[in-house]
Amino acid sequence: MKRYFNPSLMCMDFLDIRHQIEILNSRVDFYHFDMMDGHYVPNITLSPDLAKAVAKVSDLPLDFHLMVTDPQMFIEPCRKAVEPLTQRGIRSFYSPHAEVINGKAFRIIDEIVKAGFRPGVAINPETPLSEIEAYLHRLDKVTFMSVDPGFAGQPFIPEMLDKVRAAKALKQSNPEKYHFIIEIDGSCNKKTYGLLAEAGIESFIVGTSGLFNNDPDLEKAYDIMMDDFNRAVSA
Ligand code: S6P
Ligand code: MG
Repeated sequence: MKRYFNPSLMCMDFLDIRHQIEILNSRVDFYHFDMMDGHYVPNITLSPDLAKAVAKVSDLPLDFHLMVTDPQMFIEPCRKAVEPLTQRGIRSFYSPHAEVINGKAFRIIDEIVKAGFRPGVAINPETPLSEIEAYLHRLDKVTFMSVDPGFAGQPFIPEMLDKVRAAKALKQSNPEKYHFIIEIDGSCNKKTYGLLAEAGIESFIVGTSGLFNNDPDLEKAYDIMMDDFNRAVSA
C-alpha cells in the first residue's frame, strides 16, 4: 500500500523555513498547510503569501487545510499562490472542514476543482462519516482529525478510529466508486503510527510529536521519524 508523509508546516521553525523546506523536498510527499481564521478555531497560522514563497522552492503539492468559517474566500488566493506548481502539473489539495460546507458542499467542491486543486475535506473527531458520504466519491482525500482543530501538540483522540475503519471498509467495498486518500491529522507519532496504519491510514500528517520535536537537526528528526514509523508498522 502506498503511504504518504505530509509534514505540518505550522510546526516548522519559522526562522529557518527555506532550509527546512530544502531538506524535506526530497523526503516527503506533500506539505500540509494549515490555514486558520481566528473564528472557526481560536488561532491564526499560515497564509497564502507564505504558500507562494514555499511554492518557489519546492515541487511538492501543498495541502491546504482550511480551519476557517468561509473556505470559499481563500480558494482564489491559494490558487494564485500555487499557480507555478499547477502550471507544471503539480496539483495541490484544498480541504475545507465538513462542518462548515453543509448546504453548499457540491458547489464548493466544484469551485475547488475548477481552481485546479484536488478536492479534499477535513472532518472533526466527533463528526460522523455519514456527514460526508453524499460527496465522498468526489474527493481525492479525507483528512480525519484526531485532535480538535486549532493547535499543534494536543493529545490523540482514539474515539475517531472507528470512523477511519469504516472509511477504509467503504473504500475497499467499492474501489470503482471511491478513490480518496485516507489521512490523519493530529498527534501522529511513534505511539500512534501502528494503530493508525492498522485502521487504514494512508497519509500521515506529521507535526511536533512525530517529526519536528524529534531533534533540532531536521535531517536527523526525519530519520528518527522513519525509524519510529517502520518499527511501529512492522511490530
Ligand atoms: C491542528 C492542525 C494540525 C497540526 C498537527 C500537529 O489544528 O490542523 O495540522 O499542525 O496536528 O501535529 P502534532 O504532532 O503537534 O499533533
Ligand atoms: Mg491540519
